[in-house]
This record gives sequence, structure tokens and C-alpha cells, in this order.
Amino acid sequence: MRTLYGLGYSGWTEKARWALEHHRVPYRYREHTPLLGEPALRWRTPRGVHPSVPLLVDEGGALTGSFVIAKRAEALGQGAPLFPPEATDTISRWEDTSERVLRVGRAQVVAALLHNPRAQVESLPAFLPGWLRGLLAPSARMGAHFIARKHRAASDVASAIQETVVPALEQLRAELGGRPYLRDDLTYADITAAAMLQLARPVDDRYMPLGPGTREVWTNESLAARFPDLLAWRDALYAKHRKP
Ligand SMILES: N[C@@H](CCC(=O)N[C@@H](CS)C(=O)NCC(=O)O)C(=O)O
Repeated sequence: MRTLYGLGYSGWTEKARWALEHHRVPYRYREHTPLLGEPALRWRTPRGVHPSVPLLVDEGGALTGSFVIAKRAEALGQGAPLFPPEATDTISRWEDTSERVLRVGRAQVVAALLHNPRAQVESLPAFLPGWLRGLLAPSARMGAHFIARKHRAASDVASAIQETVVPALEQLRAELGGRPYLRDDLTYADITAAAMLQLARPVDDRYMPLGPGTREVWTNESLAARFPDLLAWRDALYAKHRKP
């Protein structure tokens, strides 16, 4: 069975899932656990590729990376294209920007998780019984340090937000100019750009269910206050194009 390994709270995983579901490609989903799941992730990842999720494993082999998986969804599935040829430049520009912004998002979450016991408990594997979860919460900090090291997370998150995230969101505001899409209709450019808003305020639980602590570490009130129009744009995009 085609299987997607991912992190339920990650914008990268969400981009891959959105494309697969848009194209009605059947798959089963498996949650990855950083650190504990690293040996299995390495084992599944093709040699020479940096191990990360989302990772799609199907009869064609294993594919790493949200963008590659979304393109595979387009090749396999049905429905309106997310990668029409005339949108190639717009898509690749917003994919680059989204990648840089999501990296800052990861740094923001890793830093916030170290001080949020509720988010630590929520990040533990689901199979652990309730009584053990509180006890093991501090071990989630090891997972956070592991992710920070493995993906070289920025240490000065506040500067990274000012230098990378704020200009990206201002650019998005300018380019949308109040319209519902970056092009004439929904394309992957909108999906990859919408993922950036996750680190201002996560999308509604109907689409990406998050525990209250996880929601806290993802929320950046000052970004949310500065870009309410973009949050409204993202929410409208979800309401119209993403099944709960
Ligand atoms: N460019 C990649 C980035 C994926 C990525 O950085 N994934 C991180 C998300 S924090 C990950 O795999 N973390 C879990 C781990 O490394 O164990 C994509 O588009 O999928």
C-alpha cells in the first residue's frame, strides 16, 4: 500500500498531503517520530538522500520531499492540474520562499518546545500510555535538540523572522493584491505559499488537528497581528479547496 510518512504538524507534510488528496491519490499515512524513528527513516530513504519527511513509499520506490511528492501526485492522480506549465515560474519562486520560511518555522517551534511542557507531552509517540507521557515529556526536548542539529536550525529565531519571514509575507500580500490565487486559479504556488502562514497561526483543527500546546508553539502573535489579511486568504483557500 502506498504510504506517506510525515509529521502531522509540519507544513512540508501538509503540502504533500494536500496535493495527494487534491488528486485523489489513495495512500495511508504514518506518523514519524523524530529521533526514535530515525533508523527506520534512514532505512527507507534512498541512498545519498538527506533523510526527512514527508517521504512517500510506493511501488515506484521512495520519494523524499514535499515538492517531488506533489509532482508525483499530479502524475498519478486526477483532477485539475496544480502544476500547469504557464505557472512554472510562479510555483518555483514560491516554493523557494516557502522552503526558507518553513525552515525558520522549524527553528521557532524547536525553541518554543523547549519551554512548553504541554507541547512536549503532545510530541511523544501516540502509543505511549497516559501515565508514562508526563514522565517522558522531558525526553521530547532531546527530540527537539536532535531536529535542530540535524536540520541546522537558526539559533537567532527573532532575526530570522525579521529577515526571512516578514519580507516573504509582505511579498505575498503584494503579489496577491487581494485576489484569491497567485495565478488565475488554484495552483501549487498557493499551496506552498499558504503553508508559510502556519507559523503565524496554524490552520483550523479540522484540517490539521493539533494539541493545545503544539498550537501554542506554532503561534506567533506578532506575525498574526501583522498579516490578518493573509490568514483570512489562507483560511478561505482551505475552506474552498481542502477537505477537512
Ligand atoms: N524540503 C523538504 C524539507 C523536509 C523537512 O525538513 N522535514 C523535516 C521537518 S521538521 C523532518 O523530516 N523532520 C523530522 C526528522 O528529520 O526526523 C520537503 O519539502 O519535504
